[in-house]
Amino acid sequence: MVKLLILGPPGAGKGTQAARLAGFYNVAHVSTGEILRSNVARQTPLGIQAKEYMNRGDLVPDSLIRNMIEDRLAQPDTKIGWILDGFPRNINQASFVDELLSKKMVLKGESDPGDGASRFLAVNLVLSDEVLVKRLLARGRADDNEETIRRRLQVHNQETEPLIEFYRSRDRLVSVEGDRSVDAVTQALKEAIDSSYYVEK
Ligand code: B4P
Repeated sequence: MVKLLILGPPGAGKGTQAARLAGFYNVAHVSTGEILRSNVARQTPLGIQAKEYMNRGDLVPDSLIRNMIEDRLAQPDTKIGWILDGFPRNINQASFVDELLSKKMVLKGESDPGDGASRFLAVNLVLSDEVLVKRLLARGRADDNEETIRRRLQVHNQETEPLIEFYRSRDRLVSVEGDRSVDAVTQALKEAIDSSYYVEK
């Protein structure tokens, strides 16, 4: 059963790769960015609060993300495995992943294999800022203007980069070069996933 966290800077291709891998492994694709954008479009209370942060290139507050992801992971399609795309994005959110997974295991009556969480793998897509800025300007989403992109990169370096060490120190991290064709990145990700101890076979 595949359980995967996809890390990487804005524009790294997390959404692109998560959609492909979710199709291939037949698991749920959970994108916090997509859920937020859908809430913004529907002008829900969450969307109204999240919009200003997203437009600035800041992370949406953890308290909002926490409820949102808990609700999403409680849906039945996630029972067969999941790919979390764009979550966690800081250490606080990473602790929440552990908390959620331990809670699910307790509910299912399973014992914990050791370090506070069931098997899952974190993959990190690696790209230079130059390539990222070029890709995002070409995509042209509402939050893809030069000023917001610079802010998102800065937020990524300050808040999300520490997750690389967090998962590396737990031996759960695989880094994959993201500056190559979409197919080549997918292939490299599949190889990393299929050979990992942290993916239940
Ligand atoms: P996200 O929706 O997660 O988006 P992203 O990081 O900008 O993009 P992604 O890496 O998914 O790139 P994509 O595949 O689209 O976040 C948006 C905002 O939501 C955040 O800034 C934040 O405000 C908020 N948010 C989301 N999650 C949050 C959380 N957990 N906590 C707090 N706030 C949160 O690819 C980018 C482009 O490159 C596309 O045009 C694609 O076609 C192209 N591309 C992809 N792979 C390519 C390749 N190999 N070669 C060439 N082009 C490629």
